Amino acid sequence: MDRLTLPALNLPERVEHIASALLNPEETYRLTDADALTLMREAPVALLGTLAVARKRQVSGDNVYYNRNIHIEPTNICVFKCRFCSYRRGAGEPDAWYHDLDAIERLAAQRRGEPITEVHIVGGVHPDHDLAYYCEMIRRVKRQLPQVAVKAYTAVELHYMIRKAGLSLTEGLRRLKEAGMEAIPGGGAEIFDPEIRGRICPEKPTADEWLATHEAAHGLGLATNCTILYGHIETYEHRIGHLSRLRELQDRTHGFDAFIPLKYRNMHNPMSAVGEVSLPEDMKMMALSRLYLDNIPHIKAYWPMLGIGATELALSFGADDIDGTIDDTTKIYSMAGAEEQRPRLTTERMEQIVRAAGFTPVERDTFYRPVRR
Ligand code: V47
Ligand code: SF4
Repeated sequence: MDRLTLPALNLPERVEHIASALLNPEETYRLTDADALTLMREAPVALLGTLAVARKRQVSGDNVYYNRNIHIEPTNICVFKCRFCSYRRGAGEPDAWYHDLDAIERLAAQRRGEPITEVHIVGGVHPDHDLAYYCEMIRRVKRQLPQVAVKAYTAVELHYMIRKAGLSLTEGLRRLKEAGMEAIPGGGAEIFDPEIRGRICPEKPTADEWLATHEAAHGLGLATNCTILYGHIETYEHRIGHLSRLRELQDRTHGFDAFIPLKYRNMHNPMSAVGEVSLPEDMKMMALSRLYLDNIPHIKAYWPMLGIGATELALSFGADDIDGTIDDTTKIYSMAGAEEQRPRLTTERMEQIVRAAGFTPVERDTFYRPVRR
């Protein structure tokens, strides 16, 4: 059979031009914002998958990463009222929960002896706590599980607790690092465009504040992730503008390890009427993330949010990480209607998912170092 060439695919001219630049083995082509928009509007989904996997292979070869982790969600009581959030409650509402420091330490103690390498701590922005409380929470988790890396608090929680303490971002983060925080999750970024941000999460720190928090963390050598919340009232232009700001910061700091495109799930929140985007749209977003963010090494398909089938498919659209075993310790997505109501996967099942997509599973730690057992 003749070799398949791009002209044989009969693509729109601009798409063919961008695809051949991306596939050129002589140089790494950086997508412009206009290229990204053309690909999202005009490229066949399957072509985006092919391009994204080719790029993924340059970065992480055959490897697809997973880790053994649990989440601790200290509370769903939150001072903010993001309109997409199915999880937050006001203090005193019937299904609000709150674990005090002793309870959190007990949750960690229950995991002693298990082979987990990471504890991910994220929750609502509680009105009553201060920086010292959050430092103490990390110390207590580390006391019970000294071998794990604590990846804790979104930039939204961090910004709130550090400003409340009257400290600079760098000084506040330095205190948390001293307490044992080693990495920061990517949440709270949502959509950077001020108009859309103002409509879906008006009280949250601004895009500049979110980015400044991560920049300060990178300055202290903390590993951080970044996210987008897509598939609600934003346009492709808003998504690309968001990615552009992340790519620009990463060019300066090289501090982001992974990007996680978070699909808006619409159950039980004030934005439910917006609906959810389709599976092909999720895959386009995954591929765009891989292709546009050429300076962020890992693109994560977060299975509790996408579901297991879509996570396997995402590996054919440029993802190289499927996150962790979780062990039924997060409620953010199940409360928003995700299929996985008791999110938990064994490492065997994670490895099966990766092999079924044609890749090699690699257990990693928080810093993407392979874990050898
Ligand atoms: O910031 C809340 C999102 C985020 C909904 O860094 C929703 O490894 C969709 O940051 N539909 C928090 N998304 C979760 C998060 C995260 C998750 C997994 C891995 C990592 C990492 C970070 O959850 C929030 C918000 O963007 N979220 N409600 C919803 N209805
Ligand atoms: Fe609070 Fe986070 Fe929910 Fe916003 S997304 S209301 S900050 S818990």
